[in-house]
Amino acid sequence: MPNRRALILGVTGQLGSYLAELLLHKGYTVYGMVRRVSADRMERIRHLEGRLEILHGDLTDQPSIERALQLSKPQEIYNCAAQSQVGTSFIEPLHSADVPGLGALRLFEAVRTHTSASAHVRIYHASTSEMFGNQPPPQSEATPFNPSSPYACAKTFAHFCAQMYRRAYGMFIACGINFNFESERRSPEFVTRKITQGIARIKAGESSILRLGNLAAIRDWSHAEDVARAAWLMLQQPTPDDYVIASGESHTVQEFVDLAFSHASLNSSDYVHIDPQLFRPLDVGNLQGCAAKAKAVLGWEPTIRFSTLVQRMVEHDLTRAGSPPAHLAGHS
Ligand code: G4F
Repeated sequence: MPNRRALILGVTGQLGSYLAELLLHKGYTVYGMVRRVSADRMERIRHLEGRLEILHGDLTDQPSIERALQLSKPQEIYNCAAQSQVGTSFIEPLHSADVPGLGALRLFEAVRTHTSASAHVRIYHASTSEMFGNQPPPQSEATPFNPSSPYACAKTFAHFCAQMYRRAYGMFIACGINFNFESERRSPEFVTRKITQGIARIKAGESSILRLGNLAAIRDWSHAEDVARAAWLMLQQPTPDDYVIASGESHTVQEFVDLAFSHASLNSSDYVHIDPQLFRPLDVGNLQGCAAKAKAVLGWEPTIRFSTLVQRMVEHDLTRAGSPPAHLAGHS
């Protein structure tokens, strides 16, 4: 493959960091756009230092997007940038609308007006299952949207903009309608990593409780590495389209909690306290994706299932906290 250039927006995030690894591995020249305020959030891509080209820019700042496009001249763009914490979007609704919603529109418009052959630039946009809100499962590309948070409203706006730019300008914009995806790099603002880090603190004797909110919510969890591979596959297709990216397996947050605690040989009911303040004004109750289209068209399937995901996250955090499970003790 001739040398290809890719630009990743949100490269310091979980998905962006796995995408950077994947694209570097495939021989791409990879540019990552990083906000100046993200300078302290570089740990996910520290190991790629020297291989990744860093450009400063921000999706709230149109000239900085245009500059990043001019400097990187990408054939492929991956838009993974967002304030993606749903609960926070109820507290910071305008900021949460700006980056995930208007930010995507700014990017599409910058590509349309500032690249010489915008129809030949391929854009991946990270959409979300949050757009479905409380539509009954399984949710597929045909399920109508019913967003239930400021974040989901902004993402739905961006998703419709992507479809509209495809139709109006013939641009190649593919959307991954991503169900929840996690990893050892997940931020502790999200429930899975909050749980696994909480367990590690309990094991280390630094804490004796873990405060959580709604444990009845049902989610469809994949590993971020699998989601990054799906994003790349979408841009290798002859035409752009939307794809649900999900494991097809759903579990309650309570099930995640119980399995995670059991990996640390602890009983969750001894440590988990329900804190009403952690409930959201509206919560999405039941997400389970149908990724049949991604399987048929992209040949994509998740390789890391729920039980392995939970185990990997728990073991990672226990090891970091200096109390690895017995079968890992002695390994670095
Ligand atoms: O881990 P969460 O914060 O993820 P959520 O809200 O499902 O959103 C994630 O997945 C979406 C795709 O479906 C993305 F679009 C979005 O950007 C993000 O990546 O919460 C999962 C569930 C919720 O029902 C929440 O109410 O866990 C419940 N929960 C219970 N206790 C908690 C907590 N969530 C958080 N963050 N913290 C808690 O203490």
